[in-house]
Formats: sequence, C-alpha cells, structure tokens
Amino acid sequence: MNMKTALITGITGQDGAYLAEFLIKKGYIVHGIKRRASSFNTERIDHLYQDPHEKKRNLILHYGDLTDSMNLTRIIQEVQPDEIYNLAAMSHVAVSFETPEYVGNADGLGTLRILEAVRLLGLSKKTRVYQASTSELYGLVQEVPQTEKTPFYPRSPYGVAKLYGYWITVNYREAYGLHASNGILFNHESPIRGETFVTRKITRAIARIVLGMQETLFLGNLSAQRDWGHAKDYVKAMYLILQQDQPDDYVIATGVTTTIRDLVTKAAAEIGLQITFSGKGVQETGHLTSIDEKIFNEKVGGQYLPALKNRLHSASSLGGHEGALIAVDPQYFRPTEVDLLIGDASKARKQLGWEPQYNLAALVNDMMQSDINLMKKDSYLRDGGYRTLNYFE
Ligand code: NDP
Ligand code: GDR
Repeated sequence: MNMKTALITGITGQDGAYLAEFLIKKGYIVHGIKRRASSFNTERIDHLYQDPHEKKRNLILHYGDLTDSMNLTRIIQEVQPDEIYNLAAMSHVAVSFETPEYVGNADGLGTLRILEAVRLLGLSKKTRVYQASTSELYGLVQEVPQTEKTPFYPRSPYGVAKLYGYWITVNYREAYGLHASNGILFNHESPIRGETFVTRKITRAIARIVLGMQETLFLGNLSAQRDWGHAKDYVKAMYLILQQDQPDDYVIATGVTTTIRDLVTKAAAEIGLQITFSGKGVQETGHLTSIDEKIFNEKVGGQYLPALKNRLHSASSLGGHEGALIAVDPQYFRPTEVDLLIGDASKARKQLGWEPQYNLAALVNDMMQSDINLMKKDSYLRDGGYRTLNYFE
C-alpha cells in the first residue's frame, strides 16, 4: 500500500473535500489546514474525520492560514509532505472586488509562502507542489478555446492575485528546480459547491421554489458563458499532475460552454419544468411555462404539484417581475466581467491520460437531485417545528 503523505490547504472547501477522500482511498496519509472559525466549518469532511485519540489516523487537521508564514512553515516542517496541494483561497470572484487587499495577500502571497517554506526547509527535492490556478486568468477574451498558451488578461482582484500565484509557481520551478505545477482549472461544480456560486445558487433555488420555500431567484449577468465540469473529475487531474516525472502546467476543462440562462433551463428541465425567458437586460425574466408531470412526480414528488400548478396558473395572468421565477438584480453584476470561457484540455488528455466522466447533463442531474433531497429535509424540519436558527427563542 502506498503510504505517501499529502498536505492540503483549503481542505474544508469543495475541492479539498473531494481530494482528501480521493487520496485517502489511494492509501495516503492526508494532512489538512483549516481555519479557526467561531462555528464548525468541517461539514464537507466530517465523513472522513477520525477521533484524535485514535492511534492510526489517515486524516489529520492543523489550524492555519495562508496569510501566516510562520504557521505554514511550522506545519510543513512537521508534516514533511511528499505532495502539497495549495487549494486554499478566497475563491469568490465577485467578493474579491470587496476585499481586494486580503485576496492579494491570501491567494497571491499565500502561494509564495508555501513555495518559500518548501525551499527554506530544504524540501525542494522531496515535496511536490500543486497550485490551484484558474481559467479566471484568461479574463478578457483573447482567443477561444483557451489553452496553456493563451495570453492572460485577468478581470478581477481574484484573477490578478491568482496570476501572481501562477507565475510565482513557474518561477520557483525554474529558479530552484521545485516540482511545482499549475492546474489551470475551468469552473467545476458539485452538490457540495458553495451556495453562492451560480450553479449551486440555481439548483438550490429551483429546489426551494418547487417546495414552496422561495418565490424568486435573482441572478446577475445571464449571458456569461462558462465551461462547467464536475469537481470529482477535476481532483483526479490534480493528483495526476503531481504524479508526472516533470512539473508542468495543464488546462483542465470539458470543452463545452453554456450561458447562465441555458443552465437555468437545463436545471429546471431536469425536474420537468419548462422556463421561458423574455425581456432584455435588467428587465429579463424567466417564467414557468409548462410542467412535465411525469418527470416532476418521479424527481420531486406528486404532493408538491398542486401548489406549483396553482402558481403556474396565477403567474400566467401576471406580467413582468410579479409572476417571474427568475429575475435579474444588477447587484450581482461585476465591475468587470469574464464573458466567455471554453477550455481545450488536449494536453492533459494526452499527457496525463485524464478524461472527465461527467458531462454537463450528468453534473446538473447530480446537483439537482442532491438539492431536492436537501431542501426536502429542510422543509420537513421546518414544517415539523424542529428547525429554528434563533437560539434565543
Ligand atoms: P472553496 O471556496 O470551496 O474552498 C476554499 C478553501 O480555502 C476553504 O477550505 C477555505 O476555508 C480555505 N481558505 C480561504 N481563505 C483561506 C486562508 N486565508 N487561509 C487558509 N485557508 C483559506 O473553493 P474550491 O474548493 O471551489 O476551490 C479550490 C481552489 O481552486 C481555490 O484556490 C480556487 O480559487 C481554485 N479554483 C476553483 C475552481 C472552481 O471552479 N471550483 C476553478 C479554478 C480554480 P473555509 O472553509 O474556512 O472558508
Ligand atoms: P466564477 O463563478 O466567477 O466563474 O468563478 P460564479 O459561479 O461565481 O460565476 C459564474 C458566472 O455567473 C455569473 N452570474 C452569477 N454569479 C454568481 N455567483 N451569482 C449570481 O447571482 C450570478 N448571476 C450571474 C457571473 O457574473 C459569472 O459570469 C468560479 C470560482 O470557483 C473561482 O474560484 C474559479 O477560479 C473560477 O470559477 C474558475
């Protein structure tokens, strides 16, 4: 059995959780860095958690932060990892416009802190480093599809910070011979995607709407196009990148791009709802125009149908925003937008033998089903009077 040791920063995030599970299955001892928070933030990895009193553990967590060099250096010294996956980041593009300095520090300089710790600790020959680079580096469209050779033109404080992370990784590879590689990953999603990224916001809101827990889903730019894959496929690529004899940089993508608008219609169709968009710009709305009862009964449940039909009936007599399930709210527009991402992962397919198992339909199916189940649980708890977040009641 392989007994390699990996250190994952950002282990409590979407990718960290899938990667930890994947590496543990491969026989790794996985160490993870988590931030101290005032409430539990380990929900995504609780299924992997082992009691610290157990003698043999394959998941060990350390408190830390990418903005704290001494902490990172101490952990790397203690763990002596064979592989470091630097996944920690303030990863929300829109939020990065509100916290630009912090993002520069955590996402940009944080990468340097990891690389420099490896170098100073004399681990340059032992420890391989994976840097979580991103299709946000491409930003303003220079060419499509985007490859490893496409020029970068980031369009957000997040993209600019990640540009530093990308180049400092390349520089440490060239200057000091580190086995340090960038995965330029295009958007990847899953049932455990953060709730404020657009895919999860959509699947979660549709589930809540059909269960009568929400009226309207407000979105920003419906015309942006993204190349969406499944996070489960993408963490395999991270692993494969570090198994290569030579460090290098790879695009990881599906090669298919879709607008936000089309994603909404696909997610709704998954449970038998037809949504039609009309209007332009901030006036654009999405209305429920028909229900395929067979699909709806199978995927959601017949008991929720009468209320929804009622809604379809009353919505048809209303115009504009009133009857809309989907509406545009300009507060979700970004000061500078990335309009079109579509990646060419030929190099990864050829050199890593990487092949995604999920297409967009399978991804949407996975996320929609998961959110329907999750929201049903939520509504049972709420209806039964068991759910209150107000501790003072
Ligand atoms: P998430 O936002 O789900 O997870 C980010 C992780 O980083 C969380 O564990 C978070 O901790 C942690 N973190 C944030 N700030 C710090 C900090 N200052 N110090 C230590 N840890 C910190 O992101 P994903 O899992 O989706 O993405 C993983 C990485 O890949 C990120 O670097 C992201 O920028 C990059 N990426 C993601 C893509 C995607 O489509 N998902 C595409 C391309 C790149 P906490 O749980 O406490 O918030
Ligand atoms: P992105 O993902 O910015 O590509 O970054 P996000 O899902 O946030 O946005 C994708 C596109 O959807 C548009 N959009 C909205 N986005 C959000 N979040 N909320 C909305 O209501 C909304 N309406 C429209 C956005 O304008 C954008 O065009 C993700 C992150 O995981 C990064 O960390 C990662 O590097 C990139 O993917 C690749």
